[in-house]
Amino acid sequence: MRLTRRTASLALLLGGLAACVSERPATGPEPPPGGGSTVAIQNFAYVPPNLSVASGASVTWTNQDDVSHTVSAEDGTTFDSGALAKGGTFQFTAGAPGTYTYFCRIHPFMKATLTVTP
Ligand SMILES: [Cu+2]
Repeated sequence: MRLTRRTASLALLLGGLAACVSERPATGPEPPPGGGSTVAIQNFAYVPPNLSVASGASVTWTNQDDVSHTVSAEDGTTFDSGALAKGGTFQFTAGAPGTYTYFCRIHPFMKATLTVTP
């Protein structure tokens, strides 16, 4: 009688092969020289969506999306960046106090406000 012997193989499970999708944290726009506030355009949104600055302060928008956006005051006159390609920036110096709603002419659902305080 012949005995065959099988060696059990041990399967080693390396647990937790969590595929860490390490997305780089979104880097905010560089602060403009001379100070001022910045607004990022990320994922079809203005960040922050509501910004308040004092009259005379500068605001710089930076488009971080792959598609073009605009920064266009709803009143049609206060500011309008025109199309900003990826990496494009637009600077505006706040003037008359008030709340200015602005939007993207290319994606009109993108809206935000800039409040200018005296
Ligand atoms: Cu847009």
